[in-house]
Amino acid sequence: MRVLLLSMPDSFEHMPSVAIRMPNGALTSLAGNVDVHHRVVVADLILVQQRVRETIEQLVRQHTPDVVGLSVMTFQRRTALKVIDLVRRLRPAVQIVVGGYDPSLAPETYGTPPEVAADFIVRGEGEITFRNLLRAIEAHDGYDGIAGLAYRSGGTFVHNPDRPVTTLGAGDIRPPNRSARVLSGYTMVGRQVDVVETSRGCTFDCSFCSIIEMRGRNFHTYSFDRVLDDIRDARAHGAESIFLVDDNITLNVRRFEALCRAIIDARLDDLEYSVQAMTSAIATHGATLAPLMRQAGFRYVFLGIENVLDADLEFLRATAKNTRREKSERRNATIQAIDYLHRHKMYVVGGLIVGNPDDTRDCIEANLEFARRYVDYPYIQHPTPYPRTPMTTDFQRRRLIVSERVEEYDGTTAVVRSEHLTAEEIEFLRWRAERWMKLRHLPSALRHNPRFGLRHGLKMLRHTFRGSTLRSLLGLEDERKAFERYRAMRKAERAYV
Ligand code: B12
Ligand code: SF4
Repeated sequence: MRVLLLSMPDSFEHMPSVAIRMPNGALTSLAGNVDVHHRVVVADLILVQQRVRETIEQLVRQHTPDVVGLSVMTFQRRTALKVIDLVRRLRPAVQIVVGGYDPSLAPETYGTPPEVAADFIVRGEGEITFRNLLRAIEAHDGYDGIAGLAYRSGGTFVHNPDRPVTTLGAGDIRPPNRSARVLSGYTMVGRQVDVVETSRGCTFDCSFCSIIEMRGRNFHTYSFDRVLDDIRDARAHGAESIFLVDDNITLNVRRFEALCRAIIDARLDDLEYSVQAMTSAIATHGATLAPLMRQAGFRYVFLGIENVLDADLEFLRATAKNTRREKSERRNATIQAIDYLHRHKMYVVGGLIVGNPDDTRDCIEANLEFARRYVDYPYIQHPTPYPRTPMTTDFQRRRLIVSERVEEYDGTTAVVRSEHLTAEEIEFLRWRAERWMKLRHLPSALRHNPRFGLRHGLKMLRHTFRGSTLRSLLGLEDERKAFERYRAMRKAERAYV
């Protein structure tokens, strides 16, 4: 059969597509795990943000797919429904499958009305479910034995039982198929980027994270041989930069250290690596871990700081992962973690969440001030009520959700208010401060890649200060006017299809 796999074009404020266009790792993993006689094509629509409709029309014409699969996050739901509608009109007989976080956690939204409904929903991990689904479609078999699948039967969806998570060590999941990609242009600040997984899962339970509802609290790892082969494959496909997309690679620090050594021994340290990390792990083990990371080629570390105030950390259920033990005392791990990373010349992308239910202006300012002082690049977000997270229940209970428009659930649009501040005010405070923090990092980014700087420096600057004018920057116009213009631009650009 002919299969077309699409990821959605929607990006958010901190991922300006001029600088960052990352491949979706799920789709190449699915492509690598279907039976080999299928012809699979992968298209990351983030690469063609300005011509989504034309690209889909062309892909459907060229590849005449029997099955189209969409990978969707919640803030991409509206786009996904439009893409389904477009694909149905172009090729009415096609079977449409949706998977990823949003279809898994809010499957009911993909069922009606019929013109935008999917035929199948794959919940949770997709490789084996999707492989079995293609077999069943090809053989005109029933779908009732496929765990993790929901399928349309008459006017409703039948939801099969969940599929247990895969223990990755057993080799049930084959490596990704990057050759299936038909679009090009992946970039991480001027270097061709690819994504690689070394593990899946997390045993923490932060209240804002979708991971627990998606797959429970567990941690499974791929063998180093597989990971190194995967990195080699990414490099053979042109990658100069690798983003490790593990949910939480720092759960097992000894393994992470061994992985750094393996990367160095395999001479794969000529690539540049980025990763997401917990502050407690880096603070506790930084003396040995940070130098190894640097030697292996790690450059950007997305640090899940979440918040610098104890009460907020408690609300986010993120106290444990941000605490280090010193003798018998427990302390916040953030500054120590940042110090280790800086000492070993890595950049800290600081993930903070501001606008929690009891946040006052002072609470938000304290976090912004911290980011100003300590992080290299801010990745500040607002709490966002993704389907079925514990945090969503808290916000619902306190009636603090102000927007049900999920296309705004991108993390930098405030869709919840606090007991003391409106959502708009919360977003304004973040937006006003964050632009200047980003500006501060621009020279390092440009030094790091001068060619990118020359070609795109101005565009980056324009993106960072969208909505602002010389008058507003000089204080001759109220900044709230600039903020309104920024919000209008952001709203307009969400219409990808
Ligand atoms: C790596 C990562 C990123 C990277 C992106 C790399 C990339 N190109 O995708 C970065 C840091 C850039 C990022 C950004 C964002 N992310 Co993110 N990210 C993750 C993370 C850590 C891992 C995702 C991953 O690649 N996993 C590996 C792949 C193989 O697994 P997978 O995607 O789950 O796919 C499997 C199944 O879902 C399924 N599947 C997926 N698609 C499809 C499609 C079909 C057809 C089928 C059959 C199956 C299927 O099968 C796959 C294989 O088993 C997750 C989870 C986490 N712990 O935080 C969050 C997560 C996906 N991100 C999330 C969010 C919200 C975002 C942002 C909007 C804001 C933010 N928090 O930063 C931005 C938006 C990015 C953009 N486009 O502008 C949310 C999504 C929540 C939701 N309900 O939608 C998650 C779950 C984190 C959370 N907050 O809970 N992210
Ligand atoms: S530590 Fe990270 S991956 Fe684990 S539950 Fe918290 S936010 Fe999610």
